[in-house]
Amino acid sequence: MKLNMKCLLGALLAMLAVATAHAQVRVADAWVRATVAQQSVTGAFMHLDSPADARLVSATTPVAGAVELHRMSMDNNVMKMAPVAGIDIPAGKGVELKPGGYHLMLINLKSQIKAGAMVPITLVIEGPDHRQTSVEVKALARPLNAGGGMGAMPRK
Ligand SMILES: [Cu+2]
Repeated sequence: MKLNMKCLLGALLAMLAVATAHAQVRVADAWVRATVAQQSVTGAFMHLDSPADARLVSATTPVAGAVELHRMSMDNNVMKMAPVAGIDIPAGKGVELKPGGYHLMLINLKSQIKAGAMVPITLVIEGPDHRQTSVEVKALARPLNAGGGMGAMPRK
């Protein structure tokens, strides 16, 4: 029996490439704002880092019906929040999802998120080759007043 080493090596390299793509984006300090009963939306925040240019294009979580990517900004002294199609993660610089800036909006919450809970979130990241990989995140629920500023961010 003769193994086709070239073929085997190719497959191995392909597997490595996938593993590397998965390992590319690092997530730190992921947290969500805890909610009060009946509250239907909340924000999730984290720091994203990548050695190569990447882009956060969507996210899901079992605790909410939907997750939107949002950006908050000042417009004529009024804080505005709007959905964005994606959030760029510049190579080596990273991006901060934080109150008052980019964030994930968890919509149609299925139950109250109490402080101390761990909320699983799946991020879909698009690399420079347009290939999408998913990154699993565990976000800690912090008390309502954590992070200051925008409170519970009511949706309209
Ligand atoms: Cu929002």
